[in-house]
Amino acid sequence: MMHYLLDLVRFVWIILAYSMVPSVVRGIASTATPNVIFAMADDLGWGDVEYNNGSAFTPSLNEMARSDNAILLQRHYSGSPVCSPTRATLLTGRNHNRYCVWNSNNAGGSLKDFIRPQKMPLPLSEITVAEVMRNAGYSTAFFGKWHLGDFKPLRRRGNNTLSHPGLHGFEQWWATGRSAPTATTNCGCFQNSTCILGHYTDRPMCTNYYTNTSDGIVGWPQPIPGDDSHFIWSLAEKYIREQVNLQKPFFLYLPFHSVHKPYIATDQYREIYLKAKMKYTSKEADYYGAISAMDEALGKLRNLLQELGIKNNTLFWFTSDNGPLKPRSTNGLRGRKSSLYEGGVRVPGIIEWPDVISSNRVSQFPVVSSDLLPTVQDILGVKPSDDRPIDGISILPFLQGKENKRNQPIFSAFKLKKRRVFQEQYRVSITTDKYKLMETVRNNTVQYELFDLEKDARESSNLINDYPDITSQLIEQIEQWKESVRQSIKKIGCNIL
Ligand SMILES: [Ca+2]
Repeated sequence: MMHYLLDLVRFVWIILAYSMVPSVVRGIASTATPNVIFAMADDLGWGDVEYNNGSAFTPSLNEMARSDNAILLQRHYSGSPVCSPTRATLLTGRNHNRYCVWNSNNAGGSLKDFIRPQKMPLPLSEITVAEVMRNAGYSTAFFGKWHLGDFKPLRRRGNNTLSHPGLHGFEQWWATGRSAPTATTNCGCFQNSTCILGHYTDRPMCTNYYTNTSDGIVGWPQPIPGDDSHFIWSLAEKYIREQVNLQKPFFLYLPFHSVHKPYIATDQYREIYLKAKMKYTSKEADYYGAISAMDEALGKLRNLLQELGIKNNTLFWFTSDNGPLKPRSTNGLRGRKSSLYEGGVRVPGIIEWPDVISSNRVSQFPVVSSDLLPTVQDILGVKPSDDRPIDGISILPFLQGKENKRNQPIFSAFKLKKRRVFQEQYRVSITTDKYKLMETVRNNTVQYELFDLEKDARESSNLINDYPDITSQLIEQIEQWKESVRQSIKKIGCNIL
């Protein structure tokens, strides 16, 4: 009798649990439950890509940008001006300062690279877009640069800095903790392996790659040959084919290592530039070659979606995690990586989704990487959590052509010298459809700059004296947002270490 009762309880529980999954998500992908691929370059400048008059040959991105089913986002912003914080914002929909990811961290490195207190992992209490999708019945996978925490306990920090893709909703994953050479990678970890060194290493670089297996989390056992982007593509191809066979909608996050230093390309891609009419140096051939290798991987990905008949119901989002380093191109925008001026945060962006986008658009609608999570929730009909502020918005109405103004500001905050924002030296920006106000706090002084981004994308004229009312309105909004971020920080406590 007891057994019967237990079985009955179990049966009722299974039925209840199953009924809680939105019914639309059962089975194969559809317009209401599209596959989602978020592919991201590393340090790729707004002006590096060919379609923005850049010096890299990017035929696949050109084709995607001009596709009848794509929107070219000419005001796509990264969630921050550097790596880890942007990666955190796109996963959580929340500004990175709310949960103390102040800056890029050193996770995934050797023991000497243990995380310092100002280099925080993504807290496990954050809800990620991968968790949202997995809970809605999706398969989830991650292949590439993680940069949000450690894969293994570290001697000095124990489990405190563990924060790998498997702990944030990704069922299958292969990941590096931080930057890696963009070709013939991790060869320095193995004896008698052949390395190409490129321009930024004087010895073979050993990069730690980890993956989850049925035996737990293991280091990748051999060097990765050829261009790193192609290896990531090969993992993606295998995964997508498997999901299509299983008839399961999937979420795939592909953060490429290209084109963060140390950038290196194989001869196949270097030669494109060394033989080009326009003169490229050997170093440039590596930089742009690494971009072209990634571009080809993206092209293969688009072709695969076509081949498998899932292109229409796949939302394919491409962007970069921050602006470029010197001397790479922002195409005249002010500032670079680490800066809140446009050159640090305005990045290439394209979204393709044939089921929803029926004609090509080149858009000035401001989109930010933290929009991914709210957009996915909107598509799936998942209610946002009401226990935490979300900074991104759903851009589904914009993708559907129903909205052409954002009407919601984008906030960003980044430290200047000290270890975190709201301590001594930092910047905060608010960006609207038309204006951007920047607050710079330095040596107990506060300065404001107001730019009209519609007329002055290069941020050359400070308009605070011309528009005092708009300035004070935006300052008030910044103050309210800062207070909201302070409350979030207080709630989290930031005492992980
Ligand atoms: Ca980066």
